[in-house]
Amino acid sequence: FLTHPGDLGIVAVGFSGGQGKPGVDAAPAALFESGLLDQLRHDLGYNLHGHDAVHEYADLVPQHDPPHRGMKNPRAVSAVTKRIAEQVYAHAREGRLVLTLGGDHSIAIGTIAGTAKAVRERFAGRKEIAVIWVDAHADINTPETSGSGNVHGMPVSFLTGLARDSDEQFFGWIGDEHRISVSKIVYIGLRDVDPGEKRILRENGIKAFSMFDIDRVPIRSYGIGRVMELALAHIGADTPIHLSFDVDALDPMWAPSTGTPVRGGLTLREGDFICEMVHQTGSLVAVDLVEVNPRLGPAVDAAHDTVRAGCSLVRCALGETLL
Ligand code: EXY
Ligand code: MN
Ligand code: MN
Ligand code: MN
Repeated sequence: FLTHPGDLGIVAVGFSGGQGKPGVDAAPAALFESGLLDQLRHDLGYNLHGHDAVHEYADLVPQHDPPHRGMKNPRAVSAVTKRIAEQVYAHAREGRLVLTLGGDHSIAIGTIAGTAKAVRERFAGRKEIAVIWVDAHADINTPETSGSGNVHGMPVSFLTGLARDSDEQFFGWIGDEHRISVSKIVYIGLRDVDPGEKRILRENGIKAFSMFDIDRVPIRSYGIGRVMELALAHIGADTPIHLSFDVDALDPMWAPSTGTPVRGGLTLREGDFICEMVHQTGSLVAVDLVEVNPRLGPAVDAAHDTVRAGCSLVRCALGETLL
């Protein structure tokens, strides 16, 4: 699907408004400082585009941004994700693979909207992207089911059209060309899903593999290898894939520095394996890495470990470990 597979568009997003903890906006700089760009350029041989700026979108964040339908910072998140959609679209339209470094997971409203639109255009409406969402959380609350009002818990509901708003400044800019269908999303790693979200998943028949499905205890669970086979089979061959990886899918043992850690998660090796399997399809068009927060974490090494884990996931998604 990529007309220039060796070209990598990078969108570095220094934005944290989809949740309440500062610091997640510092992740792109921390990933860069740990050498990620050099690894992508030298070890993996990509031509990088757009990597010299970490975007803060300060011009899009209003002074006064009171809640709308319970959503916090709604104008800021809407305007920033709209801009991210344009940035990702601009890379994808050139046939580049697109890597977006968050930022909190609300930014996936923009990244997925951007790839969805570019792929629809490229194939004149005959193809739609699939999304592999790797996360401890389902991020599919509507404004009405959300208990927190944090938009990073809602991106999938806006992207699928389960949540809508007609007002441009509250995600009304999302059009049919930006949306994905509920049948084209697969979750991996879920273990902290709100009651309202469970109902939404059930009522819409959304494909989801929880930690139970991945568990290596051979009861009725599959292990990560079988889960990936099933996930990719659900998507079907010949479908462009957008991988949205929330670092909190990993166990806090591997990725402690994140805003909403949940114990009992993926090992780093399982996370890397997911990325490798997706890379190996040859269908990958975009990758997000989100929710790395170098300002959080219990121990001195926490941020360093989390950034390193993030770099590893990205390198695996971009093909490093396949011989
Ligand atoms: N479900 C909870 C909420 O909606 O607030 C927690 C969401 C956490 C989202 C993190 C980023 O994946
Ligand atoms: Mn190097
Ligand atoms: Mn998430
Ligand atoms: Mn999460």
